Amino acid sequence: MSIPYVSPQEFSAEILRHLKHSLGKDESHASVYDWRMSLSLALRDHVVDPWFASTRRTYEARGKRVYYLSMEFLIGRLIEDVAVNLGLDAVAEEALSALGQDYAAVVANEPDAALGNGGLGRLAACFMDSLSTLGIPAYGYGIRYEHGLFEQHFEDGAQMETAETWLAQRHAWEFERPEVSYPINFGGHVEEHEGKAVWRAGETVVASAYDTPVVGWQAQWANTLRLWAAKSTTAFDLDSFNRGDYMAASAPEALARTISRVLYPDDTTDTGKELRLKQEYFFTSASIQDLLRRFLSEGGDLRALPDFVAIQLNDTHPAIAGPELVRLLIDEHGFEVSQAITTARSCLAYTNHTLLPEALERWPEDLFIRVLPRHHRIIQLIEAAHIAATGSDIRILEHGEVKMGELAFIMAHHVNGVSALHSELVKETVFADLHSDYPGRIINQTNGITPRRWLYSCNPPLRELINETIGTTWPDDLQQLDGLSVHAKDPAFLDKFQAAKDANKTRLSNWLQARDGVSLNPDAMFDVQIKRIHEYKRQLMNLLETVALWNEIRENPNAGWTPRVKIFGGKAAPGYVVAKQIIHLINDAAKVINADPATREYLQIVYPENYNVSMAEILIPATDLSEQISTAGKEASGTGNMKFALNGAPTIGTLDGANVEIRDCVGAENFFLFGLTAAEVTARRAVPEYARRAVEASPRLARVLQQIEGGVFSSDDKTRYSGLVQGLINHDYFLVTCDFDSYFGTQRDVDKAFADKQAWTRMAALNTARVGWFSSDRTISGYARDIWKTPSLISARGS
Ligand code: 26M
Repeated sequence: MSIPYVSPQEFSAEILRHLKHSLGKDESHASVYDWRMSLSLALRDHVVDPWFASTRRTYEARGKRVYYLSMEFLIGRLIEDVAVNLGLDAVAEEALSALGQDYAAVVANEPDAALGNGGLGRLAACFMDSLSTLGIPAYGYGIRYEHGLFEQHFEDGAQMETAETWLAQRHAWEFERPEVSYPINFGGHVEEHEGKAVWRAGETVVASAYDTPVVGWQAQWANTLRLWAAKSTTAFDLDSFNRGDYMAASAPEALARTISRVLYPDDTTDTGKELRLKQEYFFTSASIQDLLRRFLSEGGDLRALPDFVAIQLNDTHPAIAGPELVRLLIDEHGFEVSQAITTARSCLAYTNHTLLPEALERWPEDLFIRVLPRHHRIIQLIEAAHIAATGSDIRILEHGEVKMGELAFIMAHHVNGVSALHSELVKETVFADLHSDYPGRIINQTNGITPRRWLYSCNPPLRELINETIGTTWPDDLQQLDGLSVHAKDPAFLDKFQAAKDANKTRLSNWLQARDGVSLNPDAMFDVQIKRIHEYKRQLMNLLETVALWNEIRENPNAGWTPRVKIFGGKAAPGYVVAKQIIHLINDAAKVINADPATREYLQIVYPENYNVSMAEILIPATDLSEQISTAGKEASGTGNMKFALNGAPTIGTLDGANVEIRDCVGAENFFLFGLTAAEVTARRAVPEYARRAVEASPRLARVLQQIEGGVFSSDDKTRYSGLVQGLINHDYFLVTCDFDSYFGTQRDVDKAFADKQAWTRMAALNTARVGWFSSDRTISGYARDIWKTPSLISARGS
């Protein structure tokens, strides 16, 4: 499959055809929305042939398919992504310009598909891109949330949330499949008839499919992202309506639809919510039913299912897939219990994304029994089989809870962590006992990012420089970036590299000026921390360092300070009180510090509202310094860290997650390391009063804490931050106080390094050159080789 050439003139005509026949508008009345939809539909047309061809080839190969089950797909916008993969990016821009339209404005009209919280959801989106680029037959399965992640704005510095409404407009990329639907049962009870269990459900909703084609690089392959929407089984109740009871008439529909109504906005576990459990079972059951139907319709014998089906669980959220598959094999296909469990396990693999104990999913057993009575019984059978096989002490059902991590582990043939360090810690901590019960089951697959979105399309100036330096075949073979290394000695190359960075900094400045009326100093270092707000990610430590720096600049204004803009971005879970206080404090500090004429030249704090994927695409290419400062042992991998390094921003960071591997690749001399190691963190927690001691040992930190606690940044409410500060001094579970001095000192090393322009640019260029390994193509090749055993069906790529 190769891409047929389309001229800008032909493509203009295709856009106009959609404007007229799909949007029903003529050119003189078309809005930017109409142009955006017409452009999207014209692009989508070109995805259909590669998509059909891939489906046909998969069917003919009679081989294995991958099913990636994820509660979240954090996609962002798709116009540029699709255009780039089709090789139509330049054509699309020219075609729209010829029609008198501003291409950038049309692209920016597309709302982000924000069907995810953060790293886990964005990883799923990168994986879909790589699965298609590598030509691996795959389906992504998830939920078509009516409302994606909430929108954030600030009122007097405090986070406020409003509903996100991406589906208020038509979604251009999907194909509705009303004929593809499955009943999903909840509640009721289980009856036994002659040794056979029969689940009499209390309530049934329908899962209805919406398909989005996902085209890979150069349109060589396209897979399907199938998202499920919940609908009612009962038709509209005309009797109630005729009686005038309009509410009752539409009640069943409204009730059913709540299941796919909204994405839960927590990126750790929000425990015990019945609707969340229903969401998990809803999309998992629909997906399992769908893949079984596909398998059986192709004439498959279910005993051979593992040769044709590889199911990957993106964290424990779809862990009910194990019991669901076992249930269907036993209750509907006559399998014996042990045969059903063995078959299901051979299909399933589980990816762990966190070690935080509070983030491991557990369900109250009584709630679980109420919602999924048959599955509770199946889990007892799974647990009994596990104990019989291993003599293990580990239980799935314990202390009145259903432990989803243990369930996912026991029902998976492989369990993987997402960075080298994380996978080792999975073996040593959360799953130590299960690791010894099932040696060899835990493996590592270090995360990656798609270079199509995260370099090629978000960073045109650097893309062009790379193309002219090493050629144009790097986007699906990112290790080729290594070829840039030799040029990192060449001053002419470094000048161009710096010019690309400067162009991106200007683009960001213009965007911020237009959006928020904020001006940035283009000569300042852009120091960026963007990610969900969480105590373990330590945005608070970054802010404390900023205040300490402010103090020192004020005291010694002529010491030749390196100008900095500290940029923060990210949302807090609406119920996460401490994270919201941290946001408020950053905004309060920004107000005071940005207004200080004595430091204005050297220090500015910026926190744009509503950070999302599209904002990341503007911020990352413009970044000079990447902040990856989590408490060692807490960030499973990180993927933002990879995006920054790829776009030429050196990291200041701890030995945590994939930072360790990034540092190995770029070289210790091109990475600003500080802080305790994971082992030292564990040891320090055993020291009594470690936080108080750290504060006493650091006058610089003690002063900052006094200022914050004393109301220097909250003159309207002087006690606003006393709880936050006292929490640090008395608990500080994430060791902000212990790492503070090391962090502050390393930031001053960064100041010095940044002052030597050419040496800095060289460091930045070596970061870009040496992180090709972090392509999600490499990650997906690893999953395909070690876990799924699926070959590529693109002839040129056989893996
Ligand atoms: C669970 C239950 C109820 C509501 C929400 C959740 C939930 C949702 C998302 C829990 C965790 C969620 O995401 C966790 C996450 O994003 N983890 C990140 O995964 C990335 C990809 O592997 C890693 O790079 C990050 O280090 C890790 O924090």
